Amino acid sequence: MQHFLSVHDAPDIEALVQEALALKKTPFAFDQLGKNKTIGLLFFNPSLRTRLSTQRAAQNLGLNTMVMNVGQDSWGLELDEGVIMNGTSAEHVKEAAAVMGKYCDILAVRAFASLTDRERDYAEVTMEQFKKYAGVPIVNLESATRHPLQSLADCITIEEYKTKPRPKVVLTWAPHFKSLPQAVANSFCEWMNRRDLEFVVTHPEGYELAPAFLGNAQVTHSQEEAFAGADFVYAKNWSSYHQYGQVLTQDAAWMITQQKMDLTNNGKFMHCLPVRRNVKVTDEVLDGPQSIVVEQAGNRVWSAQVVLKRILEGL
Ligand code: SN0
Repeated sequence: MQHFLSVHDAPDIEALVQEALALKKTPFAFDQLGKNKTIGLLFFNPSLRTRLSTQRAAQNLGLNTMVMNVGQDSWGLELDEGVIMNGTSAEHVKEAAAVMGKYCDILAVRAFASLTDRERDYAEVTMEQFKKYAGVPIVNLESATRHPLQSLADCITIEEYKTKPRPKVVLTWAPHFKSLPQAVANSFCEWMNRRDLEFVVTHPEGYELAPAFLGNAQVTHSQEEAFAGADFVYAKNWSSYHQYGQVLTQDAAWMITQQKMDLTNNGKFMHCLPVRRNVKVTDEVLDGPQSIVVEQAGNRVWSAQVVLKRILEGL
């Protein structure tokens, strides 16, 4: 594996899932693979799980880690080419990425969507500039349109908890008062569409995801219909793609409740976290026996570890 930016860098998901599950059983089996090598983790945005699980995964492989909050710890970075740099950004990504590529064998980057300029967000400017100038493999720690390490962890979690060969998996929009990116939902669709399962997406009108990510997924505006017989309910809020970045509704009727979970096939409740309690999902569901959010977050280590292992093997 060279870079890990999207599902397109993971041609065999099943093999990755199985290898991740094997690593979960023997975390230190490859603890010499990263010896004397260093990964740099760059955060343009906050992080809890991604930051810690990726460091843990790296350490399990014997990698050294360096972590930086870009713009807070470092200079603000200019991403556009050919601009007169008389604004707030003191350094251009051309030098910054190239220099960090001298210090690190792998660079992992988190850079959320602006949610103001759709064309620019969907062009993945930050990831593409790092890929172009760093000269080392790049790992996506959530970009403007995708969160592939989360999606791989989700595949691992579904594999562990499924009770039938072809489970019904539902991605449901859930209310939030803030404008959140489409990245987690987009990525989840693009990974689920490549798995052998029944995949249904449900959201209020106006929250249609970008067709390139939604693919052939079934879509319904009836959350009840979607939940019927579901084996997994994956909740996420996202802002509108078509009325880009806007919060069109905060309709509390879309919150995940126990009553709705009772429509499922004793379905498991999943969320990438962080989750706003009693905004997106009730305490009852989150604290109840159907919730697997903590186990799901735990699997972030194994998704990161299998990806870093594959990249190290290709160095
Ligand atoms: C991010 C998102 O993409 O939706 C990260 C998820 C892994 N989530 C948030 O920004 C939540 C912020 C909030 O205030 O609830």
